[in-house]
Amino acid sequence: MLEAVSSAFDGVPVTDMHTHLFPPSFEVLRCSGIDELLTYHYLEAEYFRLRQWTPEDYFALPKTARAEAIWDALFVRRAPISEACRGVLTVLTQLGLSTEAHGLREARDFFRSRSPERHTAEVFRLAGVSQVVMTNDPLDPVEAAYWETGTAVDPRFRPALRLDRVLSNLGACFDSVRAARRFLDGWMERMSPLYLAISLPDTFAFPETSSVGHGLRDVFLPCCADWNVPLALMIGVKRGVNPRIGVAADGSGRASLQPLIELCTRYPDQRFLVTLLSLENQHELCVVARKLPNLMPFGCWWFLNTSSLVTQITRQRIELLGATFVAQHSDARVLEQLIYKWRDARRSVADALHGAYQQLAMEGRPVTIEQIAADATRLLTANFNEFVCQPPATGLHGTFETTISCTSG
Ligand code: HDL
Ligand code: ZN
Repeated sequence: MLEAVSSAFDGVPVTDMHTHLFPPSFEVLRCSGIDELLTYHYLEAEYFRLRQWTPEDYFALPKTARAEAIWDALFVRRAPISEACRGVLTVLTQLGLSTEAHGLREARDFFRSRSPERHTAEVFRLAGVSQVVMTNDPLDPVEAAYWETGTAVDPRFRPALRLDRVLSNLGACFDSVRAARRFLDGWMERMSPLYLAISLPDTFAFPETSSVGHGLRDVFLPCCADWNVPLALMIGVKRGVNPRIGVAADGSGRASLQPLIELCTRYPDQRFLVTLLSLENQHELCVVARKLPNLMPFGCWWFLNTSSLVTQITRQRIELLGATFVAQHSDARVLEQLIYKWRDARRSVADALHGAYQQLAMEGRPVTIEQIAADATRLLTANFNEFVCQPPATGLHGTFETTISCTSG
């Protein structure tokens, strides 16, 4: 039966609902190729543990030298056994490149030879991904310039308005709630995001008399209601634990689930996409999700995105929630990471679902092929698409057509 479950998962075109990817038209923001894959901050964190270079000396190197240093240390001088290391080898293999411990010339020549458009299509095909959701920061001047000059946005790359920087600069950037709303409404109009998103620390509290509490209450939640979009809350990150190591600096902490209960009960018509960074929070998230139908758990985020933990967490979710959550997102920053992250995710989620089906069979109710396909579709794409795509609402801005086609779950 595992084969039937695995092939059902292989057949589902994934909606990857949280990535840091950009389409080829956003040139300088697009990340692809072997040097980007090797200098991924997950690998940098593992590299710094070897203490060969100080982070300062490492970051002073050109990117190609940093990539070579990581390749030599983590892939040549030792077995590349970590999840992020093995992922690079999966990408190379799937693209028909050697994984031998020699230099990077073959890979560099290969990526240089690929047209961004054709390569993007090939990577999506190999990963089995139909569309990805981006992380769009309106306060990033480089990214804003692409939007403000009307750069074409590839329909496979869906927008999501990421509000971390807006939230932390509310008082500095806007002299009133009205001004902040005008700013957001302008970006809603320009971008048509599928959802608004904020990452929050493990200490997040709500309601709270703070800029975060006021920002949520006075600006973000009313904006979501007027535009009929979900709010994604990504909770439990300790930003900048060790600033010396750059993007890899962030850590994780256990959060209270009480703010989620407050938000979902005080705003019962608002939909919340929620992911928590701490493994210790996962069971509580399932329990809270059973009480709050407007809360949609999503993904095994960041430090939880390892084969063993995805299977463990998904199994727990199936036992408590059935197939009513979003199983995974890739969080990919480099285009080719889609290939290994979704290969791993399909395997781990299929393993978890297979275990549930085995128990069903023992009760004399073997699952049908159609039911397997329906569950795989729900977990990899339909639950997200349906949660985001609500009937057109008549909000402040009239009837706002949703921007993602609904697929039957
Ligand atoms: O805040 C986020 O969206 C996180 O996913 C961070 O970008 C993090 O650095 C990351 O890439 N995790 O996978
Ligand atoms: Zn992310």
